[in-house]
Amino acid sequence: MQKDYINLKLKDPKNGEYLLAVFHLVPGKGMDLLSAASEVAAESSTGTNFKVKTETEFSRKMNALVYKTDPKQHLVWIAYPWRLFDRGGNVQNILTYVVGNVLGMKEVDEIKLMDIWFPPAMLEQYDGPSYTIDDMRKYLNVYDRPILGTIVKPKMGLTSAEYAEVCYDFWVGGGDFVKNDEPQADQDFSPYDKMVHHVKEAMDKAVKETGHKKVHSFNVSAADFDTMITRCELIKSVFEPGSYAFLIDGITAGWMATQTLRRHYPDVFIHFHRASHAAYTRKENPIGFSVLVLSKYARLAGASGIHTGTAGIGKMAGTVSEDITAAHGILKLESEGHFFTQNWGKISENDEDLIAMINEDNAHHVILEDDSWRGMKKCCPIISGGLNPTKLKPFIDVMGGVDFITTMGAGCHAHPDGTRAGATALVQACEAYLKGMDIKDYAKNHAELAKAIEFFGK
Ligand code: CAP
Ligand code: MG
Ligand code: MG
Repeated sequence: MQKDYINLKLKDPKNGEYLLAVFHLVPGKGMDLLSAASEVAAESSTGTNFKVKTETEFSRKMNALVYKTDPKQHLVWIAYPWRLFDRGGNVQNILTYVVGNVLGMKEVDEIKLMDIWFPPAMLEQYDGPSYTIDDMRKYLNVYDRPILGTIVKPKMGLTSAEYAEVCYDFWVGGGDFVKNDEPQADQDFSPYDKMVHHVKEAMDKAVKETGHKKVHSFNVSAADFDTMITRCELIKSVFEPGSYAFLIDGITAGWMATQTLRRHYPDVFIHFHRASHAAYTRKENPIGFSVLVLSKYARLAGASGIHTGTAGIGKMAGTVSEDITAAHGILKLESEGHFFTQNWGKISENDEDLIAMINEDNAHHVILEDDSWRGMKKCCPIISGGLNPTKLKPFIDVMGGVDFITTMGAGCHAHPDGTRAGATALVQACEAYLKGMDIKDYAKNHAELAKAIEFFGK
């Protein structure tokens, strides 16, 4: 038991000094919960497996502290002095502590970070999103409904020209948003620069024919940062602002890539794809972190949107409590987590003068156009994975809102009449929702939707 890392009488853990964390923790053989938790707090802050002679009065102030346990539910609460973390808003550094070595310690059989809470003073230090779904809505002139998207399929193997044709078909079918699939990069049969130029031609054609703006999310994940930036600069030189997003495989390419994009391109939608997240988040996996934790860190890092799952409605494992809690957790200024209510405002509750100023709306006269100082902007849920037009309303019903991007791959390109009809069927399913009509009734005079229901409903 590492006593220096326990304080069950910690006064006011929410005093602003600590990042708070709740772990589901099953102790290793022969250990009780509190001892195992103290080992985790030590290893994930200043300590190791023995008390060292080199400790100082100050270093002890940086100890993480176990401040609550619930042995019945195998839960422990740990407070991390956030001065522990690398200054300048580095998210990767926090994760290296709280879900770093501790995942491999013998003292635990199971350890999963279920929820985290950031104090307002800490939020000040982190970028948060810059270009958000609200900006994308303005560019697309799409409000009060989900942004309707697709992923080009087959996942890989099309030439750049064939790829662009699929984009064109989706956009003229009425879709708003196309993304590269998460492995799309610079393959010899679809060289990156040719893909970019062909997509531009397709977009120009589709915009002209439909009279609507379109967006393409390009995967800029690469072997190194220079190549990533080169790809970003190529896209930026070809496309008008607002018409492109940068997709990053945030888990495999890493948090530094995500934050580099956010800092270099504050006027671009940063699309966090979470391929391989299930190694940490899948509920059958007792070691890792929750979808909520992943999503909250993505917002802290400044992703404009992150995939948060279809709550089991699509093809991926997921639950309402996991995926919808995560989706709301990153959209709202104040949201209920699994254990914490997170306010993303950067104003501490006891800052009465500032709060009074806002309430009297004096602040707005001064900074009407940009009140990002007030709180961390929204990060939007990107809802994807085994969806098709028949699943749009079921998902909106569990989500309880339409403020998200949805991307349907097979759910569009497997349509019996192809991509264009698949896109139209998705648009029609959305129209039916907005009119409050059952899609089967709406399909009576919307052929593409009727075919989609017949095909995907099987
Ligand atoms: C979906 C997808 C996405 C997954 C990622 C795929 O294609 O393109 O990467 O949605 O999962 O490759 O499977 P389909 P999540 O629409 O054809 O299923 O969103 O849960 O991170
Ligand atoms: Mg994919
Ligand atoms: Mg003040």
